[in-house]
Amino acid sequence: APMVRRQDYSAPAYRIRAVELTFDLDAAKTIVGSRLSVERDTALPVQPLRLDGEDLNLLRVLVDGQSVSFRHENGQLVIDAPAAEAFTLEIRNTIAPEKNTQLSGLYASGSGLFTQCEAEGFRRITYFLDRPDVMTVFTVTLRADKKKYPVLLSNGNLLEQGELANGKHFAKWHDPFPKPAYLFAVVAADLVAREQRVLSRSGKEHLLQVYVKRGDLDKTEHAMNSLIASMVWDEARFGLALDLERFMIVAVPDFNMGAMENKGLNLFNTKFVLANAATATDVDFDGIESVVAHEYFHNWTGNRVTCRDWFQLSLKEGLTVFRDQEFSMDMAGSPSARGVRRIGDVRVLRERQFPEDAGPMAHPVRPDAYQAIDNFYTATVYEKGSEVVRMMHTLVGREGFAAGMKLYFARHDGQAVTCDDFAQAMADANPDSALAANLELFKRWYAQAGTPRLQARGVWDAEARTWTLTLAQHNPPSPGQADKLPQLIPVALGLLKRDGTALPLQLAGEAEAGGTERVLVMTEATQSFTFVNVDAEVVPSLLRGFSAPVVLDDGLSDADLLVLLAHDTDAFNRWEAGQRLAANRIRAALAAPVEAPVVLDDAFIAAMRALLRDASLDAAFKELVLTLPSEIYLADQIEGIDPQRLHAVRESLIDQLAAALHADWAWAFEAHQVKVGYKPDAWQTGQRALANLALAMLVRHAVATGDPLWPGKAYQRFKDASNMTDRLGALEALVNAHAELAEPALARFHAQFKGEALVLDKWFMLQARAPERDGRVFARIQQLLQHPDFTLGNPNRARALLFSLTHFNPAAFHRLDAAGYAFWADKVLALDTANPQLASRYARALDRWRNLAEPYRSAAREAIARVAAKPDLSGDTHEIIQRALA
Ligand code: BAL
Ligand code: ZN
Repeated sequence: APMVRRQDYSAPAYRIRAVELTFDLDAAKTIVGSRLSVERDTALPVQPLRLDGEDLNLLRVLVDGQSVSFRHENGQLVIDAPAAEAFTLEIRNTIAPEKNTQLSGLYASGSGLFTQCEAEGFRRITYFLDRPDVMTVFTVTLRADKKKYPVLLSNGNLLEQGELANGKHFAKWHDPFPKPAYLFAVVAADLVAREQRVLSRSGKEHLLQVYVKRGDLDKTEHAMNSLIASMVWDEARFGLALDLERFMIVAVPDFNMGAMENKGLNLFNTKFVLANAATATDVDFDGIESVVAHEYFHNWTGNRVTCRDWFQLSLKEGLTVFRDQEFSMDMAGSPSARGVRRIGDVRVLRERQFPEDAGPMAHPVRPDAYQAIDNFYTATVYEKGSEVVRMMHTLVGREGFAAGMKLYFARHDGQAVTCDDFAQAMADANPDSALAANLELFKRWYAQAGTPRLQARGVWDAEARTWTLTLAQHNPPSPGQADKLPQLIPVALGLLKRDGTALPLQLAGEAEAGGTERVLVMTEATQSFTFVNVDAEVVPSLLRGFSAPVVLDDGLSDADLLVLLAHDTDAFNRWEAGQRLAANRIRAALAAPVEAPVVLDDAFIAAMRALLRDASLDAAFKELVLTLPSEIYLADQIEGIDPQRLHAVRESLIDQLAAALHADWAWAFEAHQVKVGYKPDAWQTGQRALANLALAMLVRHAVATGDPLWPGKAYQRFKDASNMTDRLGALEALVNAHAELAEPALARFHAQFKGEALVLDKWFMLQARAPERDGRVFARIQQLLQHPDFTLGNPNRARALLFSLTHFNPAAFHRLDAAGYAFWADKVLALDTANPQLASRYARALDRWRNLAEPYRSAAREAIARVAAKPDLSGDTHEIIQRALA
């Protein structure tokens, strides 16, 4: 596929003011009629009208009711010289939804028909100007068999519905807001809805609906509550109200993404809608809350103001992720629960985005070029994009940020704009801020790929009573970006005395000390900041709350880190200190000879025990601290990684934590039982998370020592659990420890939940993500491929088994015999013919092959080369593979 470049953007030569679509819906053959009101931009030289189309069967084209000559070129329908400046274009074509395995465009899933149009799916429905800066008013008439498809939905408001001959019926929808085609949606299915009428602050009434298949209504309450909470929050925090009479969410069993923000008609992967205590875990409830919020927030950040072109994707995604993260923090409530959420978000960033930014797919938050835009729905555009917005928030403050949002909408409502426009609005609304003073510098975050390295060293001058912090930044090269310029880095910090108390902060030149926390704004390659009235050595707590997406090297000793772990008031840095202490021990073990036993020191164990027993801390926070950094994160931080060795070392440390804290784990398990009715709130979630971690440690230790007590208890708990979080936690404890009782438990679980697709996904996932031991997990995965419930056709099921191995279980995947890589190559090829979007995501498991030690590295390269050799690889996968080998 040819490269599309940001620099080549030009405004559309034609606009489509309105479109009337008619669908005669049928899974085998759907007839699409389209009546477009087209206007030529008379300010531009006359150009041919080029309409995008893909896999369409064209029946006819009329201009103002007359036939017109046209041609096909590069997959586009080209009309060379439309005579008038404004004209009506009529197109008729057919499509075959049931053959659409790509799940882009109109496709069949379950017994229904659904659409997915972002980024370029609309062109798989009919010919159109399929680009986000062409915004059109849509009127849609749907006709279908009434029995098969009793529910007919599209965007906006229902104008009319009624019966037709031959058992058919129709519905006519009108969306008053002009929108790009990527926000179009249609649903025709046999569904039921949970409904609720709500008032927004202005007193306007709205109808909210959550549509699911029959039998799933008892799993819709949380999605509905999340939607209502999102509405309330967006009005309260940003003054943004719902602009439609009706807002619909529809659950779709086969879905490539998590969900889609189509105007007024959000389509969701079932995974992010359906939940009740019996079938969903706390993590699932949490995911639903944030995805429902995310899609709802897009109604303003994405739909009312959209992207000029796909290079600006982070304009809506980074901002909307930021908004959903803030929403979830506000929902979590207490400062401690907010800290827990921040840690979770940073974990995702560092495990997914940091490796991306260090590998062949590294790209700026606002990319410069792509072959397949589907490949750029990335952790960089989403998660790093959100961090960029968060840094703006840090620089202008909460009120300033709200003012910036207000100005952004005042300027751009109804427009398709750029990342620059957003940053400009933020700066202009905050003229005295560090953001406004350094706007061009700040915008390098949009332009430069890679994770900056921030070195920080402090020197105490006893005589002068000063402490001087010197910061130096460096951003290593990325593909196509050899040399980088310094970036603006907000460094939130506090200084702790050795006894753990916080020092009042006074910078040289300031009249008096102000507070115990500051944000230093770094704008140069190297920069120093001197604090005065410092009477003793201090331990700096830098980058509090992870105030910038960088890798910090602060040179702190283990003794310093122990001070932070015991005393830091910043939840993120307190957690980070524990993670770094663990990582230091893992690095040391990796550097030692293989035969040398890995022994955890008493200081570390005592610190972990103290934290676990600290009555002032929340269970959720303790669970995070007592979980060692993941193999994925560690592998990204260490050069030339041997995944087997890393796994062995990390497992050995967990064994030691399980043994050394045995009595503490037993206490923690008993002390964190929830004795009230199930609620997926922050407190209960924390209790269950810590109890489940404790149980996993107890079972692990018991299996190692041959003690049957805790495996028995875990099995009992698994059987008797009153909610999925406890049930799955107990099952996971057995499976992860390779306990004998794991087998009967797995069989029982399968029998109990075989009718619940999302629960079966968990069953597959749990087995595929278990810690590898002697190749057993890999062997199990191969068996599961043959399981009657396994299918590559359903993306959730494919992710549950395949992605779990290749993306989430490094030790099962990176094998000395290279069988994991052969597995990967086979499955990339198998997925690629049916669903290129899914295949190209899957293909990214080997992005970081260059960072592997031999023999893994060469074996991985060979597998990638085998995929590359396939002649008819999809454009999506081709781009990933080609970059990996470049
Ligand atoms: N726009 C694609 C799905 C999402 O980010 O909400
Ligand atoms: Zn989004």
